[in-house]
Amino acid sequence: IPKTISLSLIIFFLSVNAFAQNPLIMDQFTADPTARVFNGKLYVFPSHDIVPPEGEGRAEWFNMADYHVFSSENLTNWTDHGKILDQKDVPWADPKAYSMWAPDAVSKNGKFYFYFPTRLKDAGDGEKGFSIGVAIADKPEGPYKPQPNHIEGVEGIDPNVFIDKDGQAYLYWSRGKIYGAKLKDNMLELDSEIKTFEEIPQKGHIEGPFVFKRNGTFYMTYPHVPNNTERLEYGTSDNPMGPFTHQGVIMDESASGTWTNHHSIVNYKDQWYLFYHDNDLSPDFDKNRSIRADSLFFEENGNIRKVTPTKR
Ligand code: FUB
Repeated sequence: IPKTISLSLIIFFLSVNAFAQNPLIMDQFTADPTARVFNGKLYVFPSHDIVPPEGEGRAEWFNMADYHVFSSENLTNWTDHGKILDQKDVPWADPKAYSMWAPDAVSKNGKFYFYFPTRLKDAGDGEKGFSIGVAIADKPEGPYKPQPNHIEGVEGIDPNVFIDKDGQAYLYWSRGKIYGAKLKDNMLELDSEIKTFEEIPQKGHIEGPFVFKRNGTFYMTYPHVPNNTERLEYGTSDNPMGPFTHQGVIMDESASGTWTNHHSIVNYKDQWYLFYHDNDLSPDFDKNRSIRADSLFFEENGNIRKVTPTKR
């Protein structure tokens, strides 16, 4: 092999290894990663699975009391910027619910908006007791100030915000199926009727919407339970409010048997990545999860090539 080719091969393999160190965070459980690029840096806003203090939370279920934010410039070295929000600091939330589930964060007009679901004070069991709140910061790392009330009219979990080129923001969320509505310019209130996406296959639980746009096409991506556990699927549309045409599977169900998967898709330094989770650090209990990332590629026709999880 000519010297120049062998050198490029070495550089290629070194860089592939540098981009595939899964799981991404080793010193705590993390789940539901939303990856965003702010100020040229990659930020991840995950949920934070914990083992709750004795006598609190729900045994054998998800337990999350707060959120941390992490950043990286190479997907290998991650900085934990610490806690950005705690359940006890959210005025409308049950401070002992341990239900700070999958979040999202976006930037608009120089501010950073952190969207999170949690259980309302005095709510019963089930996803019905959840709503979605917003906390606002001047920097991606925070400090984030939670708003006094949750978003009026929203019942459910897994917020995702997509901002189109014209500045219009859309909020998507789930409660067994996917819901969506326009957001007002203040990013805190709905500005349209709530739409359900009946064209998305309705058989089996669907949650965790994540919408993005590429080459003028809107991609609605989501975890779906076709049998026992979640796999990542997607549809496409020429409108952020659909209808979306179902296209296929982004990632199959995990071989580990982990019940949930929850993802986001981001372009960083001209490469697309799928962020998702599995139970690498807790092989015997799938409610203590760990976030991962792998490269994602598109076919010439815009279809997403299925991603095979790597572990290194
Ligand atoms: O992390 C708790 C819940 O599990 C999320 O909100 C769902 O998307 C699933 O990942």
